[in-house]
Amino acid sequence: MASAANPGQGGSAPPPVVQRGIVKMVLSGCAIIVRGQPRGGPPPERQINLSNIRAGSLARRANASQPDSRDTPDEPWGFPAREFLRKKLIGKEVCFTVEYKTPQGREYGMVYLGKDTNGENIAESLVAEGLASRREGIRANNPEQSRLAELEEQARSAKKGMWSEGTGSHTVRDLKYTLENPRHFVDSLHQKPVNAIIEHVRDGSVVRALLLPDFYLVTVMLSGIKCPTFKREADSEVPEPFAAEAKFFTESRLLQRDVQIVLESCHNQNILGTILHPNGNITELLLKEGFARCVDWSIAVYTRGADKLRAAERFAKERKLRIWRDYVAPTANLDQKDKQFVAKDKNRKLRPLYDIPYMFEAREFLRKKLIGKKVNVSVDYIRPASSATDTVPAFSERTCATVSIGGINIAEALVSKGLATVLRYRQDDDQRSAHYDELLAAEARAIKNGKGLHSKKEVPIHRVADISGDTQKAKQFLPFLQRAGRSEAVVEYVFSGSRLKLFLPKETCLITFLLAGIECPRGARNVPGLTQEGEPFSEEATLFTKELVLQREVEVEVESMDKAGNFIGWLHIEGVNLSVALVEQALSRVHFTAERSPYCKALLAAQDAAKQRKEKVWSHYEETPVEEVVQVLEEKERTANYKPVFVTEITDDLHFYVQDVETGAQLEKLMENMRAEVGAHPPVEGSFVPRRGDFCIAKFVDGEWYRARVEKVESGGKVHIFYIDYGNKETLPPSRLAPLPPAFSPRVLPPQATEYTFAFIQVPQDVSMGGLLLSPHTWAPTVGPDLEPPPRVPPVAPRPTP
Ligand SMILES: *[C@@H]1O[C@H](CO)[C@@H](O)[C@H](O)[C@H]1NC(C)=O
Ligand SMILES: *[C@@H]1O[C@H](CO)[C@@H](O)[C@H](O)[C@H]1NC(C)=O
Ligand SMILES: *[C@@H]1O[C@H](CO)[C@@H](O)[C@H](O)[C@H]1NC(C)=O
Ligand SMILES: CC(=O)N[C@H]1CO[C@H](CO)[C@@H](O)[C@@H]1O
Ligand SMILES: CC(=O)N[C@H]1CO[C@H](CO)[C@@H](O)[C@@H]1O
Repeated sequence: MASAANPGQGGSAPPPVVQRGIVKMVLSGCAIIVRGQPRGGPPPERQINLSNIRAGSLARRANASQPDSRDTPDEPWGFPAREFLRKKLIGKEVCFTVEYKTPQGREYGMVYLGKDTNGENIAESLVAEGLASRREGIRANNPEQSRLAELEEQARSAKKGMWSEGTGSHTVRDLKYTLENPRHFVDSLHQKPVNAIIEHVRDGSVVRALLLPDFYLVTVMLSGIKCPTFKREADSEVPEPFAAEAKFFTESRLLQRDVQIVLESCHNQNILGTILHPNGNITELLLKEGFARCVDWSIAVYTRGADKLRAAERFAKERKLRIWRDYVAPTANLDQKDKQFVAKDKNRKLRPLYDIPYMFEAREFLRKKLIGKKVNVSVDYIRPASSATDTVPAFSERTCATVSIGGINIAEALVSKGLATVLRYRQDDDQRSAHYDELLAAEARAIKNGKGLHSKKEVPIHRVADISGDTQKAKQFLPFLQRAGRSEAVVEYVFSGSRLKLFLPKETCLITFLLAGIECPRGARNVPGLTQEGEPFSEEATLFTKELVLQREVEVEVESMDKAGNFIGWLHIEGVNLSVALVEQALSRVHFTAERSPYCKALLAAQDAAKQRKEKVWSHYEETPVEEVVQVLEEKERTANYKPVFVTEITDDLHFYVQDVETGAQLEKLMENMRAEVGAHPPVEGSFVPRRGDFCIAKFVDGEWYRARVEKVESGGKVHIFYIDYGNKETLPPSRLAPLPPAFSPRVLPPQATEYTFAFIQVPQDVSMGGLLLSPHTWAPTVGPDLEPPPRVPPVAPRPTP
């Protein structure tokens, strides 16, 4: 307040002290609340009742703690008087004098608009408008009193306000304190902004608003945010940090202002909404100033772009404003983002799929949309592994990502169909989807439209007959499937290359299905007490089948069944016969039972081709005459391209390194220049810190520098190097190494030593065996036996030190 001086009290006091303030609130046509300027916190405030006048009082709610109290309505002309003052004064600077203070501490005074008492006298204006009547003053013979009497007489004769004809009942509001059906009320407005006056600010983000023109008095919570509040404890209210500041922030901008409100949703009797004011939007402002945080459950209904709210919150967090003063940004644990993957399925247990409500629908939605499709994956966060608790099983580490296809966020699509719900996080937990708010909005829509999980209809039930492993049932079912010819199926699980679990949607049953006509390598078995290794290529076969059919829609022809109740037959996917395909890939052999089948010819043809290629299961196949292979090799030898080379190094395992004679001159030139340069600028000892893979120069026993590459650095400091132009290796102290001048880098001239190994021979593993073993596996360029003599003097090849 402008002055702490005690205002005059009654009697013959000297001219009263003029004080100043800003009108915070108009209580009625004859009382206002004035506040000072804020200094590091909400300012002090004072209620002033206007001297010498009386205006109609406003409606009051019954006091719930007084059993016989009732709602009292407005007095006629009370509300117009309040509105007159509100429009004139709210947020404005006024000056006032306090003329009298009651024993209870209520102050009566004169209020003038502006900085001094020359401004508009508010009491006089009210009386002149017929919105207040004069009342016998505390002080008699006051010039002010006579002035008011004069104004009242004028208003009365002009029939203004309360002096007009009639009872003034039309100025009494039909106030509604409760909504019969808040949800219906909100929906009926279709998000159209409603005119309103903010009547009370409970905390920064909760207000009471008078909706116009129908006078509904409602509590509005700002959608998407929450400010610190005043917690009720015993009979006092304890403010959370910054609660008072946040409240003042909203109050000073919105209290008793004309606004528009978009009513977005409701929560019990409370309405969620967004307040529109020409000076800006309080929701965003509160966030940006660090007076509020985003709230997941209500941000979904914010119609004006949740991303703006998140951005505003981020702004405050980054600057550690107010409620974020101790905020520490979470450290990112992601080094790879935004990669493209091909969607693959995850094997799931079967029963929950059909038993958990909507799980099957959700899976089918994902399967149909995604399987085999290219998607965009953007990693949002990595959820660390957690150990099991009483209620939650242990989870391994999970990478959580947003998956989109053709611009559609799959999670959002699922949520909007009511096939998934959105996870709720602790407020300070930022490990969430980058599109979290869109997910929340999608969920709000799904709830509103009663989709999927949110529908009032009965949960769809999938009564699935699980015939797998049930011989009795399978027997009953077999004739039915045989007659059906081709049945549609979804591959639910792949046990091995030829053993699958299928869901038949028409028959709503689950069966185990074995591919007919083939013998697929048996997989490893891991039954307790019996560990049996898999046959070669069993895993490849399983992978092949998975890639091709898992979670795809296929057609099956059931021919028969085995003793264990597994059905045997043919499986087709997009014109491919899986049995034939496995044989074609050399991942299965034809079983003799295929002879009788319509696919026998195709199977045998595929098998013959695979045998010829000696692939996979046929890699040790011997029947083919040896001459054929030799012929192939000879052909290759005839096209071999002989080149003159120098052999510079032969290793213990009979590999050898050669230099190309053609580029020999270039290498000599390079070495000459390099040594000249190093001679002119001798390297400082210790200037080179060797790291594995680095190129460098190394001083050989002959005292000359050669190009080399670091292969290993021992903890003791010894460095293993490889002479890149000669092929030999050495272990040296770092003092014998120096940086490779860039002018001589491998980019200028590639390493000249090329490693070769002899075709068709293999050094015996065990030295005592002696001799050479034939091996068809090694095949490398060979060195011709009878070359022209080398056209130049061989370079001095450094030899390894002993
Ligand atoms: C002062 O004004 C308030 C608000 O109109 C009213 O409730 C109260 O009775 C007035 N005080 C006195 C002492 O007249
Ligand atoms: C309601 O009545 C109680 C007890 O009579 C009183 O303490 C309280 O201040 C009243 N509340 C209001 C809002 O007038
Ligand atoms: C992945 O994202 C890129 C770039 O936004 C887009 O061009 C492409 O179509 C997306 N691919 C899919 C499968 O959605
Ligand atoms: C919902 C709404 O009206 N948003 C507005 C909030 O205020 C900022 C500026 O203050 C506007 O840019 C937004 O459009
Ligand atoms: C490899 C392959 O798919 N072979 C045959 C499988 O069976 C169908 C008939 O359904 C033939 O058209 C395919 O050629």
